[in-house]
Amino acid sequence: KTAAIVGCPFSGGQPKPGVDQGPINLVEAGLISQLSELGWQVKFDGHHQFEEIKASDDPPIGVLKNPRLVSRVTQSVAEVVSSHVKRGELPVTLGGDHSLAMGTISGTLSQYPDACVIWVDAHADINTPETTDSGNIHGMPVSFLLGLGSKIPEFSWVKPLLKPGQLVYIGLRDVDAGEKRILRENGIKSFSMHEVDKYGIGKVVEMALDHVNPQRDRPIHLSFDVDALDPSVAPSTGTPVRGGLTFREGHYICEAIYETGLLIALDLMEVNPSLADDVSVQQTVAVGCSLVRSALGEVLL
Ligand code: DIR
Ligand code: MN
Ligand code: MN
Ligand code: MN
Repeated sequence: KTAAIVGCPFSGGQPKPGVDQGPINLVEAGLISQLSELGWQVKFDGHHQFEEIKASDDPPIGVLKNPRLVSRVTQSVAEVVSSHVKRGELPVTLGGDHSLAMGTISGTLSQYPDACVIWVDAHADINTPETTDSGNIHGMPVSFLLGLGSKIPEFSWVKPLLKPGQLVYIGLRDVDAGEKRILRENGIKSFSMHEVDKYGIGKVVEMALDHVNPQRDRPIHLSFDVDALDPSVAPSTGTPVRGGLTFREGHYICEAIYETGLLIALDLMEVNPSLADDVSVQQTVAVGCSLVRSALGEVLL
């Protein structure tokens, strides 16, 4: 079993500097050796190098910020993830902001069109160019993957490979009004923090899998935004929202997905080491590493 670390020092999907340092800190904290100790062969040949586009060459398209940069970076990530998945390696993509998932999930679905996506996040990241208030593309990758909203020529490489029934959310608690409408109109299943409180995390993960993977035979792409965790657990992130997953709830999700034996791609996004004090940063990076270890089989004997 081989894992390929895809470090993506990228922040162009949102305005706060520092999230590009996330993957660097996760690797410096020892993630590679930790995964090796779990028995994985780990491939890592340095962080992904991105083409740069000067801000002056990348004016907004409508309200979308840094559109050409986000498009090119995520397209290159799609190719890298696709090539790892094709070789039977598990890509572990370290963000960087969550716009990167436009790339990672495109890469996964290009090889396994019937894969399902489990999106763990405080936010739904399903705004369209029409509904977004912020213009930040990290709040929109899911709508691009589903083919919703107006088509932006710069993003024509993104194919609408994801169907609503292949997607399920866990951890939502800050969803914009336009996003709620999109979720409703497309019949997209979500387990918000309300359902986590009501049913408990064990039942929620089971129901989530029953929805997207009833026979437990489809490959799984897990896209984990660290802000799904409560800010007391993962403070160093760009858009913290109180009332999130506990340390154990977050880890349980990763463990339960590992336990299915179906995980083929993992994202860990939105660790921003420039936000909050040193202790909080260390704590967030450590939690990020331990979520990845859980998804790769730590704890379960
Ligand atoms: C908000 C925030 N819904 C937006 N989204 C965030 O900008 O579209 N996503 N923070 O992670
Ligand atoms: Mn997100
Ligand atoms: Mn989020
Ligand atoms: Mn919001």
